[in-house]
Amino acid sequence: MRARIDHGARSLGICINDYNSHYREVKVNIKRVLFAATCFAMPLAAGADAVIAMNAVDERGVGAPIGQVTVSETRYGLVFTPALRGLSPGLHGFHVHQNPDCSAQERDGKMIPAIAAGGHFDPEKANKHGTPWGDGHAGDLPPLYVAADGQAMQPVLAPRLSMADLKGRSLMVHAGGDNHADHPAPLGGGGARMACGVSR
Ligand SMILES: [Cu+2]
Ligand SMILES: [Zn+2]
Repeated sequence: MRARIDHGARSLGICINDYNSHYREVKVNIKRVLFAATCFAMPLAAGADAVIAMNAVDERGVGAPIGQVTVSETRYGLVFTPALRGLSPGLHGFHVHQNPDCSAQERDGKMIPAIAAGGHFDPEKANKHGTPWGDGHAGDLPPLYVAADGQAMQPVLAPRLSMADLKGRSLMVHAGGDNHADHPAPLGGGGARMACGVSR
């Protein structure tokens, strides 16, 4: 796993070197396009999986490990494959959140689980919760399915996300489900944050 991430980092390094040495005299905006095209063609996109360790969270902070989620980049978008245990059966809101921090913090005199993770990842400033394929937050994933034995093993697809989006974010599981809207409850109605992992 580590070796593959290092390989990705080296690929990016090569990109930057190419960019500096070959395209210096080309106009700035053209250089940016070439840089992007070169980098997106790199093998980084082909198979550098990320593994996100997940922990239970509550008002005291980050708790016990509950497994991991492996993220793979495919031609259809990012696939999140959970291997989690100890969750309550049913569907749970599942999102990429903004900050790489699963800590509890105080809000209005009360400790709130994993609130340091911030809101749903929203680089386009959509300011609304939606479907994984829609025009809401980019971090809105299909809900996580937890079987009767408390394990989540079913992969979900996020067609609008790429591996670069995940860097420096967190992955969140909520206590409730997700209707992919802000009504009748905001943010899909998932409520409290129950498990969280940092994507470095
Ligand atoms: Cu969330
Ligand atoms: Zn959202």
